[in-house]
Amino acid sequence: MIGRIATVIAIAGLWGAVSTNALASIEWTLNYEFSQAATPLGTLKATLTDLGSGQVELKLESNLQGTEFVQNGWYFNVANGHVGELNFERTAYSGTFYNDDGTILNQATISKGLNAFKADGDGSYDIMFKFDNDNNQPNKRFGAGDSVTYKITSGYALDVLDISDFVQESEPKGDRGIFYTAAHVGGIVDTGDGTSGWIAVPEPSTYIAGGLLLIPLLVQLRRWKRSV
Ligand SMILES: [Ca+2]
Ligand SMILES: [Ca+2]
Ligand SMILES: [Ca+2]
Repeated sequence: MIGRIATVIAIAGLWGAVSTNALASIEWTLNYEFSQAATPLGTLKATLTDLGSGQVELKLESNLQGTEFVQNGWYFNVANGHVGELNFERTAYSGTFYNDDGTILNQATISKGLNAFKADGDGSYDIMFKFDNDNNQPNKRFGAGDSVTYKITSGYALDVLDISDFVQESEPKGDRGIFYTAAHVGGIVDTGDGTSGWIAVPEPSTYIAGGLLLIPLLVQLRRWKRSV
């Protein structure tokens, strides 16, 4: 019993330390095609960094190749209370791309809604980043060499926003797995322009700066918390 109490205290301490640690980050590489299309030659990378004091940085990075681009959006999840309360401020970018109607340079159109955005054949997500996908304007697309970074804050009063709030599974729909993030890629090089598919992270590869594999533990702890 004492051992169990000690464990709970240790876990509580760990939880507190990690959820307030300003140095934590998570890196997700999307390279797993789950909609039965051709696998893109390139990949996408999302990096979440905890800036502390309820501020989270999200960097969206395209390592796609050739004609490949983010076509119908890049999706994320967040803890329910934060969904409608998030604010996004662009802090950096590279390359050239436009928002979804092709009118604003080097920006994404960002939409929020509880489980409002459905990936093809799979789950529903809470946040959608959408870029221009005009077939006649390839230079406007979010493709090879493009990146954009946002500072995210939340108006939700009952919880401090941190990166663990984004380690949320998509709402199940269909049978092709549950993911933390997914994106629709068009112009897949393998079969030429015009072919598209959905990619996600095969096994969520997460880490805390400093090399500790804590996020899977945090997810497990949340499950335990919920089941208590
Ligand atoms: Ca571009
Ligand atoms: Ca959700
Ligand atoms: Ca939180």
